Amino acid sequence: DGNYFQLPSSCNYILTSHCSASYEDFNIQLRHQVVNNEATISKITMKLQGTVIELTKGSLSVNRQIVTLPFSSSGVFIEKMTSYISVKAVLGLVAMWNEDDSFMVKLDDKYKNQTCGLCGDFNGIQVYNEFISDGTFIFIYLTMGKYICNLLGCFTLLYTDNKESLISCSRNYAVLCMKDLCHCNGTSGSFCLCKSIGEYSRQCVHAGGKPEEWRSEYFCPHPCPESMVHQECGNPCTDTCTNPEIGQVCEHHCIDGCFCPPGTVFDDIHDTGCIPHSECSCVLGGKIFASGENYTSSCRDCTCGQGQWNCIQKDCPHSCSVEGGSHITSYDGKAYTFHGDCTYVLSKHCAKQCTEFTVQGDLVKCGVTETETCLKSVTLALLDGTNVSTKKD
Ligand SMILES: [Ca+2]
Repeated sequence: DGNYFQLPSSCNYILTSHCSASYEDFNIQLRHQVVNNEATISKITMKLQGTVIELTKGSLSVNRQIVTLPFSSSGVFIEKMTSYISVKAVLGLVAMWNEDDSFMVKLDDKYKNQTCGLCGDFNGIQVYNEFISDGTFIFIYLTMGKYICNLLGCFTLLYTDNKESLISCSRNYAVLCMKDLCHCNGTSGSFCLCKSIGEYSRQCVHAGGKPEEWRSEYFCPHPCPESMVHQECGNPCTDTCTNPEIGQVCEHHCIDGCFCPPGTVFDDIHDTGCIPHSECSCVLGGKIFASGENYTSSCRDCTCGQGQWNCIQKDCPHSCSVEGGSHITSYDGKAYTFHGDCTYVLSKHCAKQCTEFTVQGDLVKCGVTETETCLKSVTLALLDGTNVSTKKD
């Protein structure tokens, strides 16, 4: 509902859970850790309709089995997007984690008034019974084995009295910024505020804004793999060699992270980074062909360009057949039934000057009814006078 608060503790917390029904559709818990004065999320546990997903840096398990991405099963789809891991559940939940300090959950509004946890009760009203009851924090005690956290002692809740807090968010963030600075322990030279500003920038995106590129080589630099650039508001659906226009149909709002520069796509065939679309390779039968390479089959000539095969149809053999004495299929695939009783031209080269070949067939009645016919013999006549005839036996 738009509350901001800080939670400088490394306990395990329920971020959000479905808590007003007899069956719990979802339960998301996270643990954060402070390494070198920098807060990071060390583990996320998601229970989504019975499926248990555990996310830690560099490792992902579903029902205690290590899985690779993309993964899809039991109404859950997990994929790696540019700088985030995205978990989509058909129950109406999308979660995104940047494998560092930022985790977001987008929840269908059918769960309004039915959630508990740090994310609040989703009733559309800020601070209404969601954190305080009779002046006491009520929900955030979570007993997980030895981890019992008394939050009264370890965090400060910053209430906002303004419903349009997203718009006035800079004022709230000024307070958060001061708090963060106090936690910096005199290490301000190492940009300990970068994560706070980064989060402010993300909230700006959530509020419909488009933050400027505020990072630089000298201020809060964000390293990216070679060939990629950092953007505060980039398209999370990465155009790739095999899917070069996915970005145009992206359902997610923009996110921060490393992206391919304009005019390039991610090379998902070699997994080597961003390249101009025109340099994309093609794959055929498990073999990789570079841009400009071609392959030839009996019916087509194909050249790889922009990750796709551009083919020219060639002339290639087609066949014509007579089966069961009456079922005919033409060279072009037309099938029909013909009950003959004579010698017929099955196929003939029909050039004016010289007929290179003629194929004749004898179709005769061979049963008690009119429709029972047999192909009794076939004769091939060639231009040089050769005659080949075949008969039964
Ligand atoms: Ca609320």
